[in-house]
Amino acid sequence: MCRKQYGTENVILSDIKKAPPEVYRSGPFVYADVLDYKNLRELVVNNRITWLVHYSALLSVVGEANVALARKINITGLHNVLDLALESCLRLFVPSTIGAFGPSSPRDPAPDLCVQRPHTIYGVSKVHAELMGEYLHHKYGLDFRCLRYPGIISANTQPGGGTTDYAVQIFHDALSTGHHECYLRADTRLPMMHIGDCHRATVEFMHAPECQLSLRTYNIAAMSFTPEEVSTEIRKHLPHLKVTYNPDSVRQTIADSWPVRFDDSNAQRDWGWKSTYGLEELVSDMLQANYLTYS
Ligand code: VAH
Repeated sequence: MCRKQYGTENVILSDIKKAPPEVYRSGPFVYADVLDYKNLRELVVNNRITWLVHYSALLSVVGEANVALARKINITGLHNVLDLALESCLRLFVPSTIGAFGPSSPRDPAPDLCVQRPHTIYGVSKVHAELMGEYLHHKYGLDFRCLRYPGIISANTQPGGGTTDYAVQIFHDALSTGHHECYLRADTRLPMMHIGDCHRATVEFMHAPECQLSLRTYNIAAMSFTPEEVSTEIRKHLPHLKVTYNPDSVRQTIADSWPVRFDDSNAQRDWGWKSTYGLEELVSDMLQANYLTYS
């Protein structure tokens, strides 16, 4: 999406490993380690980078399994990116998440401003990112922008160690084996979003005039569904899908601490956010996009 809008040579994808061809089709790719400040600075200076979108992080479940690494990547890595953005006057986007809330936060809906006491290192690191970005904005004028993403559903990426992974895996299972074993209870409702809406929200927010922004961090919403609801919608296309439930205590406990729905009225008012994919559109698109892989 970004490369269509800004030109292939003007968007550089970076990571410590190259994405598979079906995800990364063309344009510049460079190796970048978020823990190597010198490497990051050279990339920014040599390529005259002006906007930096920082996605490096360990997600909720994989972070709980390796707290020390999650602290390094999610917090030390973040500080490298914050320092670089200040030094090079970059516009900086850092995603936050529904995981930045905890059991003492309002859950239905969760507003932009409320108690945030998450119970995962992932959530703690994302609250830290929100607060550090806002502090550096007010103290030094850093153009820090942050969106709290719901669970993001994408057809061409595999689940990445998050609590919402089931909502990606269920499509692969529906098209391959016809059976999905869900690690959450059937009635576990979580905010979710199609990758297309996620990308568009990020680009529109990065373009929003500074004068329109009353916050540095915004919730964005699209839909909230349960495993039972998404299974029922998939069965409209694949009637034989069988779903069994085997709740995993770690992931169920994390999911039960997160918001059920997001209040994104500030994003709608300040910079015109509006989602386009609901559950019906999501399921239809995911099955079509993956069908070729399994047919
Ligand atoms: C996770 N998919 O499950 C991520 C996300 C909304 C949660 O940040 O950890």
